[in-house]
Amino acid sequence: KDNDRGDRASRSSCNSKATMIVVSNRLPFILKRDENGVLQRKASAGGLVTAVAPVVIRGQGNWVGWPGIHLEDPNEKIPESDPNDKTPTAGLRSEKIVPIRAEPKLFDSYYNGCCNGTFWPLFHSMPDRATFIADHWKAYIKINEEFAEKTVHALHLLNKQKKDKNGSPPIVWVHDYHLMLAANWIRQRAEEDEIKCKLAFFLHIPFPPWDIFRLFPWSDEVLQGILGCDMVGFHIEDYCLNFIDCCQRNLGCRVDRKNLLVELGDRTICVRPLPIGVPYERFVQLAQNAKPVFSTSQKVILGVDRLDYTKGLVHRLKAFERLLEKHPEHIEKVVLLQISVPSRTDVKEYQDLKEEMDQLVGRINGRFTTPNWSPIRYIYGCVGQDELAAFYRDAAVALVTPLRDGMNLVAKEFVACQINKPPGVLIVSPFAGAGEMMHEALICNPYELDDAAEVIHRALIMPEDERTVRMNHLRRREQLNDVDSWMKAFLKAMDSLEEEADDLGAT
Ligand code: ADQ
Repeated sequence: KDNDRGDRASRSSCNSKATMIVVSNRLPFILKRDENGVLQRKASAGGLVTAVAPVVIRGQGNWVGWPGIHLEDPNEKIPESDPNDKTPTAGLRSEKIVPIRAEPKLFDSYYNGCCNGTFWPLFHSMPDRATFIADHWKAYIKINEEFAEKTVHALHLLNKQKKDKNGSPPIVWVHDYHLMLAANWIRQRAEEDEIKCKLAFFLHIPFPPWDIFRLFPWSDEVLQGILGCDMVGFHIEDYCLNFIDCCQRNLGCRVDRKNLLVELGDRTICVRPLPIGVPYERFVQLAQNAKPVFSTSQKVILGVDRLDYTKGLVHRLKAFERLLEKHPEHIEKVVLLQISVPSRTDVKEYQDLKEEMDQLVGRINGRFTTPNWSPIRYIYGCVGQDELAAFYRDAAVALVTPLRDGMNLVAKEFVACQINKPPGVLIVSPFAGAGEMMHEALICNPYELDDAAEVIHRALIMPEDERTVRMNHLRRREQLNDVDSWMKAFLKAMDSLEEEADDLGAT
């Protein structure tokens, strides 16, 4: 089944000339001012950007997003990329960038309030952490309107420039939980202005079950916003089915669970599992070239995450502590290296989590440290891609144990970098999208500390041949289903929309 997706993607007639407008909360680079106040682009090396940007550039499309800085002067131009910039977004000309210029207070209510204060915890099935505040929701509506307006403007420009009026219409691809209302407005305005386009939405985080989703007071509006699209993508089928369930129960839509279709009015919306991958070959190359980083004979258990409560970091440290209690033979033999990149640092919950982690690391180290050894090494910061690849390559075990996670790219990056023989072991939580498909990893429920400790123990003592067999399977799957194959699968799904829509009519 896994191979099937990879093969289908590479055989696909994937319309790589498609004109695409990507709409995402952030632009694919950050704008910063230098010491003279001149705007500069800071490139992003993320896998998604690497796969999507070339398609946007090839089709001379646009990217709509917030530039990471408040631009006061409405006429201030986005700079071109640095001539030495070799990243995939370098070819994205400034005239093709559509920046969102929002008033900072309003943007804060939208971003920190509604996106990160409400949707992030709720969609990760942690409703107790979610706040439901009408003003935040109003800000969310306003900012989504702004994104929609800018996108429609870009569509108008593309329409004017288009030489072949009968060619395939541009694809508008809206990303993630920040922009769940935009698509519907884009559709309505495009229809009024008689501009053709195909609309898609992709959610990078889980879509929760109905019983959680309906806690959101304006849940109908969210569904209607997403259903403005022709195609809605999620990482895995479970999220597709949750979404379909919500459409049926909230809005009374006719649905087809087998073919993953939803009917709203006279339109049929395709829902598709599109599991994202990583730039596999790039990570292999990085791993081949990176210098060794560990000067220790101890086995390294590695954790790499944004410092976020969904990633299960507190549970992970406690499970490691339990391992040292239950299996003291690992004392002085293993080290837990946890790398946590600072995230959403102006939000109180994230500041509290940092505090809790600092204390826990201190307590566990205080309890077990010997004159020659400390059990936990904790890096609070971002590490470069070369160093990261070396960590992944040389670790004996990777602990990817989120409490809930849309997919989780760290699990896949680790696997790509496992070029050493014999390889290491991946431990993954069943509550991450990655846990659904990386069958040869050891599965560990992060909530059950005793079991988690046992799984880590098992990984540490796993025979070489078992490690090799498991890792070979994992690597082959990730190589086939890398981020380019995801991009192709998306374009293929957009290509075949019409056929799929006919299916519901026939059932
Ligand atoms: P995230 O929640 O950000 O993404 P994840 O998929 O793990 O989570 O991606 C994190 C990325 O940041 C990885 O590429 C990793 O290499 C990098 N990273 C993490 N810590 C780092 C550090 N300390 N230094 C340097 N780099 C670090 C959201 C969803 C996920 C989904 C992705 C993609 O929450 O579930 O997999 O989008 O759709």
